Amino acid sequence: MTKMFTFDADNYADVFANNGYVHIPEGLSEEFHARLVKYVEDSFDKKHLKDFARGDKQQALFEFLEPEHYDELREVVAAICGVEASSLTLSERHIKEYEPGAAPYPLAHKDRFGSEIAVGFSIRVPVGSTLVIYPEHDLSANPFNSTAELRSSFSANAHPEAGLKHALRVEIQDQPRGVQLFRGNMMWHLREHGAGTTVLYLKLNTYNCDTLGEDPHSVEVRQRTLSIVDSSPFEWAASIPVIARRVDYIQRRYNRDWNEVFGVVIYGQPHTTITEAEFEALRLMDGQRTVTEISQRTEQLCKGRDVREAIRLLAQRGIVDLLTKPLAMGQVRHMALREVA
Ligand SMILES: O=C(O)CCC(=O)C(=O)O
Ligand SMILES: [Fe+2]
Repeated sequence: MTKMFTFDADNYADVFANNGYVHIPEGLSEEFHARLVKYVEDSFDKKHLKDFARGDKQQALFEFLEPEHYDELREVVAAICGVEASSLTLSERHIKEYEPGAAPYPLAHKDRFGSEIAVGFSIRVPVGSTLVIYPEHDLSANPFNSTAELRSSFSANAHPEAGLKHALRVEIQDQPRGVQLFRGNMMWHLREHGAGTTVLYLKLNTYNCDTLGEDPHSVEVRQRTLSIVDSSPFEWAASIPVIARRVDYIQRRYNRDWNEVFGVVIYGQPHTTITEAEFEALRLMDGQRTVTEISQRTEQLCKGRDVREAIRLLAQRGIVDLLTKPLAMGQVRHMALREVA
């Protein structure tokens, strides 16, 4: 097996906790980096993601070179971010190629909501190509599934550029084999002089979110859910429901007649209506409580409702995942954020 990383992750935990980002030059082993270069040459076109082509950046889905690399990634990210490896879900694995004509000074962006931690692997980096991160200005997480939605949500006077002009700006002149970790959905960032740069980004979170379905284990999680739904009453009642990986958001929507439409949107799918009791049950899903515990609590609120049956239907509809072990949910450590808050 080729090891991906060369460094001891524990050495970077304090830096990450203080700053919310780390840059580790030569963090990738030479052998792994060489395999990445070859992978890009051989596979980029086959794995090209048409829907993710944005102006001057092309993207391709990355397949892990060895299954063990998924675990190595989670262990290293967990140690740097101060969380448990088992709490991490992968939400994106894309290779990004900046085209020769890429804008040298693009606008900053925040990654999608599921990118709590963005991990960049530098594959090819021309001299001058620079990752710019704003680690202190406006650290609210992007609630949307893309930066385009975030930008569209702003009114004309609320664009971030005015604030970023005076904000702390960190320039990372990465080189091939570099590793960059930062709070992707919170920190504004961009790449200057990106033309000709190729990077791999693996993005993770501690909240069981994989809207795009890119975590290699997400299919398994869904299959396990469906088998638990049909298992013995004991096993099913002891299972731990959580909001499913593919769920994008839960909404209360009003038409102009003020009629309320209440429901869940699974990424890329139409709205699914839920009841207030189902909503209460969803809110109680903390990765620790079992089906039995949640139904007992909810039934006090919603007399006469069979909440267990409601949870079963939510699981079948893809709104709830069922786990056999509690989810080690833990917030990624970040001192600066705590002081600001
Ligand atoms: O070029 C980089 O290192 C940043 C890429 C990036 O921010 C992204 O693809 O989300
Ligand atoms: Fe990004």
